[in-house]
Amino acid sequence: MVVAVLRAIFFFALMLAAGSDARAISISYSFDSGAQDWALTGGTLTHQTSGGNPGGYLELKDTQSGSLFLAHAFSDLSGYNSGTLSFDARLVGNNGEANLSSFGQVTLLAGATSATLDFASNPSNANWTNYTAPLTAGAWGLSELNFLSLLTNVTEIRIALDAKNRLGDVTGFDNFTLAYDGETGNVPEPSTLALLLTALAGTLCCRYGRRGTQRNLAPSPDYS
Ligand SMILES: [Ca+2]
Repeated sequence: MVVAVLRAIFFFALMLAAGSDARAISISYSFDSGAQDWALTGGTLTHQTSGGNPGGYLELKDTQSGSLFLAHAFSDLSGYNSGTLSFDARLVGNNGEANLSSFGQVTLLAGATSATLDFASNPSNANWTNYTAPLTAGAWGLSELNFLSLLTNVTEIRIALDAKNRLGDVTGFDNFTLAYDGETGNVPEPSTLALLLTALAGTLCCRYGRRGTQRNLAPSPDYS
């Protein structure tokens, strides 16, 4: 009975370790080989093969009035709850106009539901700048339940990247990344938990196995 339970723990740990692989992979777009299915609305999108942070990057030129934003389709990002969303941006071409406060606003869309968080207060930096914000209910102004529902049912992420008023400004975009909570060290990773369970099961198996061996090796009564 005990051995059966230990075997169950051992195989559960193995399954947990195997299942943790998918969650352990962060989502990252380096744009070294192309636009990677990101689409631009409100301007001209050009893939640059060098000059990024590092390697290739996306260059966005504001050529139309109205909002300018990059978008990419996503599905079920619940595994990234309490993780982070980040990207790099820089002002490539400055038209001399005033900054737009909407620059850096990231919107999570799930059908008709959405939430928006402003990642960047300064769009005028000519150097590559990293913008990072937590994927937490508090940061996005939602209840835990509504935020988890939004992440679970997400269909698209949009990033407003119009840096300057009027047309002609050019923005660089690189290294969009979704990192899960385990990468920030806030909670034990499933793989760590699996290793602990495996070690525990192994230790207990050895202990019970040794007891069984000791019982088997006990001298037989001498009836002579
Ligand atoms: Ca790059």
